[in-house]
Amino acid sequence: MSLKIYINGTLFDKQDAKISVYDHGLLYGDGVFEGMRCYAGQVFRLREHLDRLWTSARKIDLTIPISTEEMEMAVNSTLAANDIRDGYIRLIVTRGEGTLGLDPNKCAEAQVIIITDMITLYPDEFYENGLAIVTAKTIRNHPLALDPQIKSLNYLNNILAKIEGLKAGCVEALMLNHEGEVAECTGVNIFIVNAGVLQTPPVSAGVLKGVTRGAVMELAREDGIKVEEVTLTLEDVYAADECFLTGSAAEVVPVREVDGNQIGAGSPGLITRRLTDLYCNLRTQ
Ligand code: PXG
Repeated sequence: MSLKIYINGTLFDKQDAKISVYDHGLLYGDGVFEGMRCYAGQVFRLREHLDRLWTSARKIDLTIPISTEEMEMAVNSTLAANDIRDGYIRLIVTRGEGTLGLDPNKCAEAQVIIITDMITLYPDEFYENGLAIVTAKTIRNHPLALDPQIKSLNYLNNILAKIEGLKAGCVEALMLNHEGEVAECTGVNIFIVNAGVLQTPPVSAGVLKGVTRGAVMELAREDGIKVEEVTLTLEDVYAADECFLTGSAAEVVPVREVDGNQIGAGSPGLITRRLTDLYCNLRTQ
């Protein structure tokens, strides 16, 4: 059975799911997206993802042509049509078909696309032994150039950093902001543990307010772990007792080495393991 893809209210077979080459999503990366997980038939924090999608859209002056309730129903019916209970969901809203000029007002109709699919997970080895990552030379977008809170279809900033990481033999790369402070990795947020305190850069450091980041912070607080959103330098990361990354697809993944510096006494550390277990319980609650 072919995978069914939702486009503007209709489910198409994957090979027939097409949009115009004049779509400004393709021509200019003019659109927004979300990546979400579903576990045992439930989309994890769907409302939070939808809120973020609407925030991204508002920030680029794009009107999503359906309501959040309709989007919620569309996501669930696309999952049902594909019989997916544990998988990955990509929500995309493009500016729609326009002209070869930039003017978004010439785009007729925003395109709402929902792809639900199985997810390719990182190998178990990454979770057991941790990742080695490097710092990219490419800095995170300056907030006044392209607000990192906009999950836009133009992910070149992150892709360039990812290429740097891959060339160094790493699957993730750490990105600093324009002030030289630690921001996040290419598609995941970063946490460190310093003397028992869980620390992560504040959203003002130019990071995406990750849904997984928020969930992990809540879990830590409920578990009595002190959580701080603070400015972090690379030296703070190198000197950390533990380090891990969070994202919808990756969940909680330990980091064992940053720029050749071993983190702590061996990964994953105790707090990383504890939060991994708590996250694992939460997602299927
Ligand atoms: N930072 C950035 C820049 C992201 O794009 C996250 C953090 C984590 O957010 P959530 O809400 O998922 O906890 C993201 C999310 C990929 C990929 O292939 C990553 C994301 C989206 C789509 C694909 O790595 N990122």
